[in-house]
Amino acid sequence: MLNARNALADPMPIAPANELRWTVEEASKLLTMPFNDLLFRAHAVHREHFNPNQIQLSTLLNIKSGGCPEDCAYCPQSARYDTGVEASPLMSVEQVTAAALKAKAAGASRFCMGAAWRAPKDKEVAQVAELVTAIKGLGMETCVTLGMLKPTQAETLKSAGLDYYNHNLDTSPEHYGDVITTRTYQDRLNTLSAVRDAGINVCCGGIVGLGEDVADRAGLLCQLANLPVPPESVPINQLVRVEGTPLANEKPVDCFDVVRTIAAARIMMPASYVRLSAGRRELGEAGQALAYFAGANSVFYGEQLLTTPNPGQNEDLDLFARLGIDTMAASG
Ligand code: SAM
Ligand code: DTB
Ligand code: SF4
Repeated sequence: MLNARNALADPMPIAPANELRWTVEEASKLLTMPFNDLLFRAHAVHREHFNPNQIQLSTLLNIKSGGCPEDCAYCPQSARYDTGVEASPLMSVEQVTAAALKAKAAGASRFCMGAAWRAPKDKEVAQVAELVTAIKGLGMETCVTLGMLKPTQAETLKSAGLDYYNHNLDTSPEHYGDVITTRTYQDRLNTLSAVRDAGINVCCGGIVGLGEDVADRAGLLCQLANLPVPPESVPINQLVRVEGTPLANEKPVDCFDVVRTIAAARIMMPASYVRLSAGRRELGEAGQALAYFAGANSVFYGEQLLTTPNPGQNEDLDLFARLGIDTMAASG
């Protein structure tokens, strides 16, 4: 039995094993209902589960840039596309610690380190584990995104103190093959279960603007919401169109469709942090304010994402002040 729910009244129960919490049809209905009805409903769910005036800030650092063998059609770091992004070696503990200290001083509570790998070698996981331990020592939460992970590698990272692992499903299973051919959807699900089994929080979301339709967006959200345990953190990225990638000339997404995706994610995963991720510059201040109303309660904070620009810290702090939004502090 599939259970549609009244999001205004009914907090999300944990579904029994093998029971889907959401169908693609239900998710499509959310994504296409009148905008004001959707936002009203999403905001009500948001208030039931979170302080609506508080936001979590994560700062990203690209600890190993470019030269990636994968063919993700959106990605400036794939070695297959001529995007001007240079391949660089893994950063040192000193370089990473200096960046994390800056991020903490600027108000970030979590430090997220990204590496342009298909899948790290054990030796590389050991090096990243040292980075994780160093950043934990600064009193910040840690997150890494390193590509596909084996269970033993996830355990190594957990022992080093890793709080979150980011690994996105990106789009629906149906649209996936049009975007990436060098790893499968199942590969991604396997990494997510290795991370979950190691006791690390899961950060998993996707991208809008990959040429998908509403059913694909609904399909992605259902995959996320129907995981055995929904991700603690759900990044919703708008495609950053980078010259040289196959998706450089993809049609831009309507800003209201970004907000709709955030709202549906909030309703379908009421207890998760929903992160308004790449694409905030394109959304503008009013679009971002709508997304926060719709239930986004986390952002990437800092003037650069991995290789592309993000709003400046002062711009963000100014907008939060104008909206009466407080930021979550680092723990130590
Ligand atoms: N190489 C690792 C992997 O793919 O798992 C980690 C880094 S990868 C850059 C992390 C995520 O960033 C991707 O899964 C994708 O969702 C997002 N991303 C990459 N390029 C993007 C772009 N141009 N626009 C929006 N999101 C993007
Ligand atoms: C996520 O979902 N978005 C971030 C992070 N996880 C690693 C990456 C966005 C990358 C945008 C393109 C770039 O800056 O290279
Ligand atoms: Fe490589 Fe990750 Fe970029 Fe795909 S998204 S090309 S795996 S860095």
